[in-house]
Amino acid sequence: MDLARITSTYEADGVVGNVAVVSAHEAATHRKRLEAVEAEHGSLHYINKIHTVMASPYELVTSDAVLDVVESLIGPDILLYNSTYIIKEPHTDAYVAWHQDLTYWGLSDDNAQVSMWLAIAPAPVESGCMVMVPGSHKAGRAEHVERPGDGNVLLLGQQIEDVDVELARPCALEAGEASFHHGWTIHTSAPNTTDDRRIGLNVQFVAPHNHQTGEDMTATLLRGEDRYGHYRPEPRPSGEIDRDQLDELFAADRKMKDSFQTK
Ligand SMILES: O=C(O)CCC(=O)C(=O)O
Repeated sequence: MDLARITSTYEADGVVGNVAVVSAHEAATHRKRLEAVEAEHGSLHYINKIHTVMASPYELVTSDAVLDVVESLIGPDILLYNSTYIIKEPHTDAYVAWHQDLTYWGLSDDNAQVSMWLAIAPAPVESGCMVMVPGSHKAGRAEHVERPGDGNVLLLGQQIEDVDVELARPCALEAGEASFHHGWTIHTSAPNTTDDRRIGLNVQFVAPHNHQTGEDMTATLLRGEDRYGHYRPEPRPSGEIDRDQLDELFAADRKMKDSFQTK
């Protein structure tokens, strides 16, 4: 798909799918690298800022194939704000309720951000691929309610209850393909009913002027310039895996999740 078609689809629908960013063979190699780290350290599901400690996700998000798309969507100055694996194991009940990513971010410019979901393993409909409501980004924020406690992967169980599901479209991906979605695009994902793991690398890019007021934020400049300084720079992986930094990420992740559970 060429960049003009990617941007026009994204503007109209708030999502563009099936963008080939690496070959299926390269995706399989990245899967092996991830699974080697998991074999040693345990689950990496939903560990934020994984690009600061592991070479494989860092290489994926810094490729020209990815950054050319991001540049066409948010402009030439690009910060990498977050990356996290979202993994659904075979035949598990985990699902993600209808939501919009921007709801709890409070950014200064809602349009100067984009999320990428890159399939490290095939993500067919049966694996619980993301399902999007095209065009929903144009209406801005929808009302969310919090219903914690069941298989919803979102920490507070937040969800939108009033969704026109007739309009929704699955965003199935081959390994090596990515989708890009706007933070107001309403989406969900169902449990994985297949025998394989569903492994996505979920990534948020922002333009440097876009920030959360009063928050101490870090990010990595990937292209262009940061003329604003809202984000402190962050470490890059020193090798295939930086074990000390990974321990720190695990600790930060536990602290963040505990703080949500006590709310
Ligand atoms: O991986 C999933 O199933 C959902 C991911 C998601 O909601 C997101 O990328 O915003």
